[in-house]
Amino acid sequence: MNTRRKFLQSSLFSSIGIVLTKKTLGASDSYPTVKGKPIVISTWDAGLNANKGAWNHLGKGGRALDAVEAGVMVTESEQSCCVGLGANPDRDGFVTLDACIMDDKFNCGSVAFLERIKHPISVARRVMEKTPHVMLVGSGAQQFAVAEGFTLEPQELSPDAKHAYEEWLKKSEYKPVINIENSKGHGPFAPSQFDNGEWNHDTIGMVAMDTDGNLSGSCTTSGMGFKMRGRLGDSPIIGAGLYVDNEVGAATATGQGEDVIRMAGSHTVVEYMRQGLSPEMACKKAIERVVKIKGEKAKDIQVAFLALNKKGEVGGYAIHKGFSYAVKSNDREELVKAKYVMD
Ligand code: SD4
Repeated sequence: MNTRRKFLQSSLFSSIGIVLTKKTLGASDSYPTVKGKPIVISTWDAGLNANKGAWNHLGKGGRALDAVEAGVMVTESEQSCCVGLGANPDRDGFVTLDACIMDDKFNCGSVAFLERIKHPISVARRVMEKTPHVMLVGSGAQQFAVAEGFTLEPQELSPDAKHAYEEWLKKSEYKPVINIENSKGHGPFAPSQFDNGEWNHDTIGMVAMDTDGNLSGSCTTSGMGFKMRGRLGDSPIIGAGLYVDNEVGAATATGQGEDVIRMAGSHTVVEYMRQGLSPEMACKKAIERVVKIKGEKAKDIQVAFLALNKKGEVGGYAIHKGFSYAVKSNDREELVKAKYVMD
């Protein structure tokens, strides 16, 4: 076939493709929607309160996107929690925050290494909705936030974080090795403020489905306490800390971010769901992959995944005991202890 014919044929096919695509995948009905009951799930105990914030939208027929933003804002505001500005600083004494958000149409936004802004999740949403980009970091992200009307908060540590930092400075140990996130776990990232046995987590991941059957997700964190300055984990990275495919499901991750990034954690969970696995089995297979990659060292780290599929089924899995997730729907409001692969 001569080149001109090939070109004509391929442009004919591609224009037919475009017509078909436009016809079958219109803006409002991009994918078959499952009209279902709304549901929201989020990581760790703080998820119980965060889910209530999400429910203010979901319970009234609101959008999953609004729900996942409002939900994690609750946690970002809680001084007693290690997610927002009240969280532990990096090893130079500064709190740096990371967050991302993703809707039902593959729109996503993310901020990382953001300082002095109370609600990084809302800045991430503005990045998604008001810029041609997906990620803004550091001073650029802060500049954008201020230009968007966010308040620049004072650069000071919360009393708990100040105490924890002072304690940490005594040894200044930096060993990003273990982060067993259970009530008794005390890795190098575990500050002494939790010596009472209570463990607060520095991350919340949330995924939700609304009454229209559309999915969205959010993830926000202060990262690991006493991290190297400039360190990012998985939480602001689309595909690692969070992924949403409205045709299939949504997933989020928590735990040692480095090990989630190297196997594109949340995206991997969604792909397993695409292959037909339930959310719990998809999370389990992804955890098994982390363990396989880490080998012997898997005993020293905690990673957990949490997922929701298009049918409204949920599930989570962790490497170690201690990961729990909060579920809220019309008929459920509870904290579920996730299964795990290693004792
Ligand atoms: C990070 N994944 O920055 C986060 C930490 C986390 O509960 O999930 N902590 O690596």
